[in-house]
Amino acid sequence: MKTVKLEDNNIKELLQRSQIDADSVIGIVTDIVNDVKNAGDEKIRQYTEKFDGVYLKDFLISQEELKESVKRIDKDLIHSLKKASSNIRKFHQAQLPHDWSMEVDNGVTAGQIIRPLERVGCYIPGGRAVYPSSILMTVIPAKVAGVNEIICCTPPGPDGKVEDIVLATAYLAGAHKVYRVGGAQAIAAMAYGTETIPAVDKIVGPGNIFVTAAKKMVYGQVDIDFPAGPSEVLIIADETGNPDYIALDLMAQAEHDPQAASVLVTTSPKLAIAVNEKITEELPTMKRKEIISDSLEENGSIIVVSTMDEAVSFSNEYAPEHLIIMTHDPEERVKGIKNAGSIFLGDLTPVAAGDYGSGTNHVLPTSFCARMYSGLSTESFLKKPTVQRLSREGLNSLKDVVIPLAEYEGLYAHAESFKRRLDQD
Ligand code: HSO
Ligand code: ZN
Repeated sequence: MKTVKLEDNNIKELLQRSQIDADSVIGIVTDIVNDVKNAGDEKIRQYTEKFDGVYLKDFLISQEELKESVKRIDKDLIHSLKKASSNIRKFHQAQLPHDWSMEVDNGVTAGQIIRPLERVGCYIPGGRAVYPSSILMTVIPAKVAGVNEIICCTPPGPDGKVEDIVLATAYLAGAHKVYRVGGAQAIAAMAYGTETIPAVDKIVGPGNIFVTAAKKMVYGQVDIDFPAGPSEVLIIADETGNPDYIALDLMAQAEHDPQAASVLVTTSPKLAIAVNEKITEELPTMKRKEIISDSLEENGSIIVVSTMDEAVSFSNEYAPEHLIIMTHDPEERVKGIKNAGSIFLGDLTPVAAGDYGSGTNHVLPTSFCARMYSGLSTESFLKKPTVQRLSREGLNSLKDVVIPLAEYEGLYAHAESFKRRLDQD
């Protein structure tokens, strides 16, 4: 893994993520989205045959089938899924905001109320990235928010089937419906609705480049979470960092994808050497050593800085999806952090804890998006209408605000709607 000292002339290159170019598929995705929008189910059948290699008449998987699939999953795995679900539920319940109201001015009461989205769609990728944990991370927060109908779309295999683990996890998480439809055609169906797939208010969940391009395209028709990119971790460590743990956290992120980015930023040149040695030693024993090695070679780096402030400032510019702080004072350091999807403190807190079991969400912003997005949360599935009521006193409090401003803007009916009420005093 390359080790470099942070300089003015290499910072730009070190901040760079591997670019997946969603623009390269925009032409085909536009066709798919428009076709499904205009011709519904029949186009889905055609695209499913073309991309997944199977012609399906029906897409909906019945609740019975979902329930049955649970019986075919290993008991220990069900236990792990249930425990993970319970922690994810607990954490996301704590994220539920509350209604509130206040007296803004004399006689002017204003506040907000919390309401769930009516219907949401969770995309579940197939193939290499079938992660049951991601099903929990998308469905459970929607459930906790009180969404009335949660549907899932996932691509079928060439035999037309969806893996039992996907169906079982969706069932345990509380999804209402699962459809055997994947790719851009699934996103279009959930955005515009077809004869069998209902239009949703928001689409969430990771997906490949076609799914991401389609989500960007339908944004506005529906809400989306954020564009998904390859996974990332940035570790800030001082001389107390444990090289063994750091090497494993870097490799854990790298095993997701050759495009995944794993970065260590440290004030200790000694630690940099030790981590590199550990990786060289352990890599050959890793099950996914090819992916890890490609990822670390292409998109990994160990960066040596002079001060902790420099490390924190680099991390803020990088805006990592996952940030681990392995210093002697992680709670102190976190105070300087501005941009990160999810933060892991101390040497006993691997990213894997948040990926699976601590309850926090693992659908997180990548590729600089942590500058402006938070990860998926209960709030992602809620709206907050504002509510207000004025008394006679309230009308009086606001008359010298509303009437002059409305008249200045040339909106005399606005002004009049206020005056009329005052006149009735
Ligand atoms: N680290 C991934 C999520 C994941 N890890 C799923 C394991 N399974 C992106 O945040
Ligand atoms: Zn992971």
